[in-house]
Amino acid sequence: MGVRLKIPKNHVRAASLRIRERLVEGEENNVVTKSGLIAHGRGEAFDYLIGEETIPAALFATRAAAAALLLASHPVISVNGNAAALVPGEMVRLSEAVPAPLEVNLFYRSRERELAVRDALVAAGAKRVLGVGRAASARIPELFSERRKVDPRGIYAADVVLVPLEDGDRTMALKKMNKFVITIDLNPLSRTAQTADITIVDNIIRALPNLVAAVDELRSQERSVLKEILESFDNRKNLSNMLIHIRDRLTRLAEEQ
Ligand code: PTJ
Repeated sequence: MGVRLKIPKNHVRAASLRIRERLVEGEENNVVTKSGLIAHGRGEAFDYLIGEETIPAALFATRAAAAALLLASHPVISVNGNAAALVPGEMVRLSEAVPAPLEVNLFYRSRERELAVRDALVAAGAKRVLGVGRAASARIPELFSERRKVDPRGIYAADVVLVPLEDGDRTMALKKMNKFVITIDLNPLSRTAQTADITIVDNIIRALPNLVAAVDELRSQERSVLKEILESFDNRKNLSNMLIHIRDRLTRLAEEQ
């Protein structure tokens, strides 16, 4: 067990340090893989550039994602180690709100980790978790990482898949299987962000509660209204707006120096 940090309440970066501690604890409990800690650091850097807040383009993508999940005939929520450590309760709430099953899907898959991720979701209230052990018996074609292992009742059969903090290869493989892919990724330039149908460029910590709220708000809407929301969304244009936001913010900060 590593040295644990006691975070002073008035520390300027207390919230960010608390999130890091959650991931470190997750790593000690096998939920998070070591590479997950590195991935978080990359995410933090982009969050700095964005301004550590949810900007309108991210909210726009969140609403489109909620509409896509509600319109789907078989939506599935893919859960990796970082997501299970950071937002287990919100994952369960989203799964109930849509409704859509939760499926464990790991890049660094081991028996211990799949059980640890499942247990984190169950501790947060999940009643059913797909993709654990022999249940992950189907394969995503042309994919060679452990992420190819999927549940025939879950991701394999899904029409819409939410894959937060995803790797580029699997997003492309899911697209080749004609799945509609929604991702949450702080890096608007990652292959996943660029390949997905809807990219929410926001911290998963902020994005998941927003997504649950959007699903709750839109659930009572007619399908035609949901279709309109989805059709008015253009991922390329939205990613471009994210980059323009970062560019303008950096210009402003540079001028203030
Ligand atoms: O739990 P496993 O075994 O499935 O492994 C999970 C990781 C995250 C290690 C694996 O999927 C991986 O290697 O992912 P990548 O390729 O590093 O991509 C992760 C993406 O998520 C990067 O583009 C990061 O910028 C982004 N990211 C990191 N933390 C956050 C984030 N996006 C949103 N919110 C975050 N908190």
